[in-house]
Amino acid sequence: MSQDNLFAALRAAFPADLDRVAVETDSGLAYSWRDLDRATAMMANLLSSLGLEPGARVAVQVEKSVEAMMLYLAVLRAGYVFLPLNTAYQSAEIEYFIGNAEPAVVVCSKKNFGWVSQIAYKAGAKAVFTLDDDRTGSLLERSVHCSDQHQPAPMRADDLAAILYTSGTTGRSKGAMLTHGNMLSNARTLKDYWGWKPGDVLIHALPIFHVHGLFVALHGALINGSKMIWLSKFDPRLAVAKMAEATVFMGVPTLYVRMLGEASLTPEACRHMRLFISGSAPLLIETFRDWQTRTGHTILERYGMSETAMLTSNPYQADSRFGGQSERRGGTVGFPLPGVGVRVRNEAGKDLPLGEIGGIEVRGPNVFKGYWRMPEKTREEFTADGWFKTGDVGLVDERGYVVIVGRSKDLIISGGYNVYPAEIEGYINDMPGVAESALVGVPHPDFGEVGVALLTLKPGAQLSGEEVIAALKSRLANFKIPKRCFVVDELPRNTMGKVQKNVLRDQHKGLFTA
Ligand code: MLC
Ligand code: AMP
Repeated sequence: MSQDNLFAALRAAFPADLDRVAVETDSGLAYSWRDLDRATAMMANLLSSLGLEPGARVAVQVEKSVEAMMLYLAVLRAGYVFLPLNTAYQSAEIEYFIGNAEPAVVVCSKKNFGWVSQIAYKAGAKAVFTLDDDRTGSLLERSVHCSDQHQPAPMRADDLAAILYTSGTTGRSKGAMLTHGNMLSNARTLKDYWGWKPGDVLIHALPIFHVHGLFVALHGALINGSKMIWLSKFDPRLAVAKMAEATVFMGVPTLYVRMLGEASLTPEACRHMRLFISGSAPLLIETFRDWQTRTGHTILERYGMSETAMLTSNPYQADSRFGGQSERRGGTVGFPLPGVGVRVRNEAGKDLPLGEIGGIEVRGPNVFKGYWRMPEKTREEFTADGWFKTGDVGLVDERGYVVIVGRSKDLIISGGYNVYPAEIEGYINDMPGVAESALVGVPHPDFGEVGVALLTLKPGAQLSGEEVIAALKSRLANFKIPKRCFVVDELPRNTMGKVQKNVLRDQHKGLFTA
């Protein structure tokens, strides 16, 4: 049964020569495949020694490091459930996630140990460890005493592997429950669809607390036994320099925009590269074209979600299902991946013909099991016949390419991170003197889209936009902070009394772009 353990499947793809380099870091360290195997065994043994219940959650908020990646693999190996948390999250956000998920183990940075451990023990955690990105912390101190042999826990395909919190358009964040089977099927499909080859080397430049960096990039390299060049933080100049030794790069559009700003980005710099992949947010057609002109490479854009991992992709090579097409088309997210169903429906639940715009619904072995302890929400997001409603709006064109034209969910995607206006508006509305507020997304040259807040005050109240931003900074992750905030006399409303966000978006669309 352990072949359904995602770690076991990744481990089976390690090269026969375990002394080869598996990960090379930007600080000059090299880790072999044997290091990955031994360290994950030791951490898995540490976790197993704690006597945790099956299905116990391990919540982790630490800086990106190879050891943090090993911890993720160790949790899979030991059969527990990984819960990654963005390092930008502040105490109120962490308190919610930990309170909701009730992890048995929490791992945090040393500097946050005081407040995180308080929250964790209050929520019933058995142990709180620390891990810093300089290879220190109690997790490693304790793990070194554990055996470096560990048999991966036997798992079934539908056992939980990870919970990823995604905010909602109303209310609090929901934990998307992903299984070993969800992620294994997706990793295997992508290995074939993107033509991973022996000798491929991935530049890993993304954070490892969301789907893109943690699953798509990491699983992609591991299931192909491919070396990773590990950037602890994205640095466009270094990323371009490393292309001389790599073949695959994955990034959100902001990473491509920033690399285009580097004079060193030339066809020669990309000569060794095989594939550039973009996702998590819409890639502007200008970026797609500029990249082609500057490098001679055509970015392959794909589409996915926390709840589903990857859903569609532009082709790497000819796709026999779609007339043998191999063209990567800018402005599209390509074809449904093999095994993934995609349909477009109108609000009445009727399938729409090619070319017509509607809600995108999906199904497949990659689609999650539901929201953690929210059966009602889970039911709401699935149709009666079992398709997941993505909340994205789009069409399938006459050649079979999926095009995303918008979202029915009120969501801003900024630099690849999701910002749910309802959450930010809730915080602003709670401030003394505020009558009401609205957060809208406007175009931004670097982040694609950023949040701008508009608010009205109660009679006699005194509050400036700058004060609102300063107050939010102490409570919310930095990427959620509106880039600008304006106090206005009133918010535009339609005849139903609903705030017209489209009007506000239109009024402010030129704030950051010409
Ligand atoms: C940082 N800042 C952002 C931001 N990132 N503002 C808006 N949106 C963002 N994404 C702000 C900070 O608040 C700070 O502001 C200033 O920029 C500098 O912060 P930083 O941390 O030094 O920024 P930087 O390192 O430059 O980060 C930018 C970035 C990062 C693009 C490298 O945001 C990033 O790694 N994005 C990738 C996100 C990702 O992996 N998404 C995948 C989700 S999975 P101030 O005012 O405090 O100075 C998914 C599913 C799928 O969506 O399909 O893949
Ligand atoms: P998350 O909840 O962080 O997983 O974000 C998922 C959302 O990101 C999707 O529902 C889409 O709205 C968006 N997304 C991901 N990839 C793309 C893409 N290539 N183009 C447009 N939107 C995307």
